[in-house]
Amino acid sequence: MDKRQPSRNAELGLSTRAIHHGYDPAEEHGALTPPIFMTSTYAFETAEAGSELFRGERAGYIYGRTRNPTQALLEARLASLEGGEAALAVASGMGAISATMWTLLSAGDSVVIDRILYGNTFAFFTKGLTRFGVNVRLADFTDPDALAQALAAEDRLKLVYFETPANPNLRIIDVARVSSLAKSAGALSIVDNTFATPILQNPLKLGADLVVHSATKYLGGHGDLLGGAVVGSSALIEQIRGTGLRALTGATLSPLNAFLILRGLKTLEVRMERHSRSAQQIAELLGSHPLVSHVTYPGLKSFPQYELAQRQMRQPGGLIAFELEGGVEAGMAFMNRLELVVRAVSLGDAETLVQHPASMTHATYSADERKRHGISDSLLRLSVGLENVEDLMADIAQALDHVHASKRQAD
Ligand code: 4LM
Repeated sequence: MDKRQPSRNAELGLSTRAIHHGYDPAEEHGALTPPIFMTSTYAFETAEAGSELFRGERAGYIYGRTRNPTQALLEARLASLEGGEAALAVASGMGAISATMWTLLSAGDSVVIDRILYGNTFAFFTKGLTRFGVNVRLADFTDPDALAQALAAEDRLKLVYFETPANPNLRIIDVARVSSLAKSAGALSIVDNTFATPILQNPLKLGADLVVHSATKYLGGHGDLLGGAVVGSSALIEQIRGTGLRALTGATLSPLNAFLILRGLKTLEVRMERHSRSAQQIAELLGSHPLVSHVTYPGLKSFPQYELAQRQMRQPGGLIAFELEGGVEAGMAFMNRLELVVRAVSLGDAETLVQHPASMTHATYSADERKRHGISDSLLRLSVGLENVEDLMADIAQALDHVHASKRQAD
């Protein structure tokens, strides 16, 4: 609940909620900034009170693996921003995904996942969960008929899982359509909203049951922490927090990281605007350069799902995928020639980062899997940061020009 504006919370804007929701300085000695509760355990007033806390008959804190007040504030803010009833803060994006799956799935259950996912998410489903008797089927979620068929083929279907925009090639999935197909098949729909953040889209409002995040990326926003979150109904979130496996897997977010993500959230909306504005300009620059054979960016009219992107997302975001004439070799030469843009995986930081998915974030897909699922070996992924866009454009242009000139000499 928003203590400062209890009755008006639903009307308040995203930044206002990211800055104020759930915190009243009067309750913390007037401290403007919420304190960090660096404690691993909590004292019980009496032995009986401790037992009551364990039985759930009394509200309060027990032990830091399950709950911490700094995490609780972060959870309240994330739930508010995503339009969910509750959220669970976890140690990383993979912690969010694994704790959710260990809670919701049992041996013999089936899941249907989109074929384009972050490499380790793909590996967790196809190489991890399958070892524990979960049936994992891949489908193309951009093709609703094929998806409906895949869903109908499973008799113990529990959930569908996808990213939109998807890592690394920014394919967009129609959340309302897929969630409704999942619902008809009796399955939950779970969306990884890491690339878009709650500023650009709110999957729960489009019918999804749970949203997961790598808070390591835009939510934290400064490349200085790992974190994750799951958001949805109170019933599902409490199931994941309690009986389920966040407490048992130990994927707990540290209070310090919860504090840093809270700090990041305050500027999330302004950062996403800047990321999107700069990425649009850089995507246009890439599209006009003779060395670039293909650019994928949801804000370009040439983007194959431009209409869907316009309908589903408030802004196109900060990630661009592109390919160069000359394939992997040209791509590597381009990356090596950059002076300001940093060669690194991860995304959503102040620094602009470039990486080569086939040999880096998506090396968990075999060459054959990448080919079958449409992840080109030549693809480069750029996470546009917060630097002055003119400087970024100059760096990218000089690297493209250099590789283009060397290639022409060689040809
Ligand atoms: C990367 N990504 O792409 P943690 N969901 C999505 C992601 O992109 C990631 C995770 C979950 C990258 C990391 C090196 C859509 C990660 C996993 O890294 O466990 O917080 O999130 O560059």
